[in-house]
Amino acid sequence: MHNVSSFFKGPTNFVLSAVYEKYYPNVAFPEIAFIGRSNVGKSSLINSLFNKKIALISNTPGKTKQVNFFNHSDKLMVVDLPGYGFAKISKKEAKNISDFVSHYLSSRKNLKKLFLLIDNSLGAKSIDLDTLKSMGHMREKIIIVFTKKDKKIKEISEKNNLIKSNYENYVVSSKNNEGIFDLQKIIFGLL
Ligand SMILES: Nc1nc2c(ncn2[C@@H]2O[C@H](COP(=O)(O)OP(=O)(O)O)[C@@H](O)[C@H]2O)c(=O)[nH]1
Ligand SMILES: [Mg+2]
Repeated sequence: MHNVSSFFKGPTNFVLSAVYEKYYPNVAFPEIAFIGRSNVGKSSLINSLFNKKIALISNTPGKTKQVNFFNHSDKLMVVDLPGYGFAKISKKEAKNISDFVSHYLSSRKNLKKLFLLIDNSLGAKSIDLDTLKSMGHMREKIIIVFTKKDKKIKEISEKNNLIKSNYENYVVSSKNNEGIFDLQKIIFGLL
């Protein structure tokens, strides 16, 4: 599996941030996207997978509410999507974000997999299930990633079982890298 590790050590460059489809990069590479509630560990996971601080840009104000595109080694597009369940934004803004994210998800032809992150220590929330429900049309593209496996479980959610029995899922830690290689193998397999 030497190929997998060396692939992820390759360069990952920020391409652009955009809200509307007409501004999205027009490339044919396979694309993967990441989504989840804010603070779920999305930036940390992207950084662990790609061995570098590529997600820093996605944490800069303004960019967190756009679709951020990265080009990995001219072979893979990596997309950091705005989170959901923000506490600090208006209903109107939340609706606007969810509308363009839905549009991205349903229109992007080269999108191969959507990684939806759930904090393992807090368990799945209603908003995670609602989001998954709204993505019924693309269910086979969805991979659930339970994050922060190293942390003690604080809240046991019955919703976890529902998710685990219906979706391909992994439990990982960006802190000690547990499970990261499994995800890298899946991503490598999309090329
Ligand atoms: N213990 C632990 N903390 C994590 C892990 N991943 C992320 N965090 C922490 O969770 C917080 C949010 O992480 P971040 O990656 O910025 O989340 P994002 O808002 O989804 O991009 C930060 O304090 C991280 O250090 C993990 O695997 N284990
Ligand atoms: Mg982030």
